[in-house]
Amino acid sequence: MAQPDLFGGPDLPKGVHVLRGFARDAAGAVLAAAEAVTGEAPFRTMQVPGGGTMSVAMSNCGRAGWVTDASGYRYSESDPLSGKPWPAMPEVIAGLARAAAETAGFPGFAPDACLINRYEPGARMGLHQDRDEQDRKQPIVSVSYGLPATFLFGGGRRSDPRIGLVLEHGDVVVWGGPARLYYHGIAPLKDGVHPMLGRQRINLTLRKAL
Ligand code: MD3
Ligand code: FE
Repeated sequence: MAQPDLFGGPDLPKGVHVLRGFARDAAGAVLAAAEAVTGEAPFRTMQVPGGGTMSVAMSNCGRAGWVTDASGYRYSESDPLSGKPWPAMPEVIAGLARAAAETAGFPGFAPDACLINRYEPGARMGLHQDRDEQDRKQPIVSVSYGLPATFLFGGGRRSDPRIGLVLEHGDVVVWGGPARLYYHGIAPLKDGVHPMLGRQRINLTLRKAL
């Protein structure tokens, strides 16, 4: 890695950069910007191809938004609920992602997609890979706010052993190199009350999708 992680821990696979508290001071500004986005493009739960509904509620900003429905997963340049383009990515969010990526050794990260995930108690995300993006050499930056969540990640195969990592308010993780395609998921959110966000966790996942 180009620069050491702020708090890496000894056992993280190559390409995983955990920046504990990196987004903490920006929480007020970032969450206000995210609220402006979800005022235009409200949180919704989406259908998955298998016939179920995700427990995580989602919205997007930026040129491309990640969507799923009965016909599959893809990036869309418009919000299927409104037919309009997604709200622009607020500079405070893009700038935070760029700074985190640079700290992790990926200068020049220019995300065009920001998925906003809202977890309420019990919501989870099953084990999956992120493979809907064109350029898999670009890292992914994830920013966590609100209640803590247990993030699970394995390796390049679904059957690989998994490591658990608790992500807390203000933590940022940059996933690059081999880790970019690792299987990962979020365990069911434990109930609790966060002083800033109440009974929820908000995750922003920033990608170069197109
Ligand atoms: C590891 N979101 O939206 S963010 C997702 O907390 C997603 O909402 C989770 O997985 C969440 O696709 C995890 C952390 C994350 C994002 C992308 C990754 C971890 C990743 C891509 C590759 C490996
Ligand atoms: Fe993912």
